[in-house]
Amino acid sequence: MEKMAKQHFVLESFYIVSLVIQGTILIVSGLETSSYTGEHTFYAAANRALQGLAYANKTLRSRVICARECSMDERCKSFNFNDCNTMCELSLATRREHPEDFNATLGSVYFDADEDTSRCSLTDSSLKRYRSCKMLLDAGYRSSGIYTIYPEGFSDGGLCVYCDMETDGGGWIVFQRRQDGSVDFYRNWTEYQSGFGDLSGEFWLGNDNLVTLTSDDSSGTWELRVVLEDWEGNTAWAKYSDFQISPGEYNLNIGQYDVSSTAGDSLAYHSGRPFSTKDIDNDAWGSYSCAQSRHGAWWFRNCAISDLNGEYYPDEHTAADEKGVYWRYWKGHFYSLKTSQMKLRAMRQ
Ligand SMILES: [Ca+2]
Repeated sequence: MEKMAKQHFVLESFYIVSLVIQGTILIVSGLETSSYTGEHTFYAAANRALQGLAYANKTLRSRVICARECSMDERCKSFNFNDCNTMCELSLATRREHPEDFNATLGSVYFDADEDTSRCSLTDSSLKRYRSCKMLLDAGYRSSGIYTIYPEGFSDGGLCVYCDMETDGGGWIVFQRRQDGSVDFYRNWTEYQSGFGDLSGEFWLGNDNLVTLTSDDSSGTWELRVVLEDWEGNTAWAKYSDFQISPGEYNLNIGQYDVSSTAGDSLAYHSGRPFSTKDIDNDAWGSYSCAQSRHGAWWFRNCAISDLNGEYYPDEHTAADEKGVYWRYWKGHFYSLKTSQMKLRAMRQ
């Protein structure tokens, strides 16, 4: 027997948003100053997401706030709310228009105005838990986005990650992203340890997570891929085998540089080095702090051939202080890049 709860939210200018959610009651109150009036009812499908059709992503407190955002925007036909990271995704289409993109996704709830949507709910126990982005991809999840994975060594809640399902065959767990300077990367040891930022924007997944992920060798060793973009729209990449982060000082371990890479090898110099942050100096340069002088956090040596966690600049920043987001053997160490991503993937299942 399906239990339904229906709530009405009356907002200023006689705005009404109703959420129909199986077995769940949500209460919210607030005022809107929008001049647009109307009545919207959204029906929920648990553990579902319409993927690849979002035109806006926002981190919001609750699914009710997400519903309000959708109802206020005429373009919005449906939305996903992911409990994994409270991400609200507004979409231009519905599950009926794109059934091929309407997927089972643990932790996500899909909403639209179609009453039948309530019948699409899936129970938690009916869903398989996947250990990695690669396993999700192999199971048919082809859209890049936020997923919960359940690798060895993590608690029942799993780990919330961004999966890149397109680059180089897909199945990559993204662990670093710079793109607009919206997140400060000049942070201390404990912040790099646990991770920070926003999975749909700029973030560092966390050194402890990298240790746990890369110490699970049940799927073989891990490969690392770095993807870079300059201010003219050019991109380049570098790939390495046998990527592992050690417990303790989070030493970087990498194997072979893939010679077909286009960005040049700016990481071998750092292989074996412990991690350094502005408050923990593990570099090879005595009392001088590379992390402080570069405004970064990296596997510094004496000091760096690359530093993708450096200061973000809104242009190429050709000043000679090596503080930028740089990869020396592609654009030089005075050129601060526009975007960077670092991602890892198990080499076999
Ligand atoms: Ca030092």
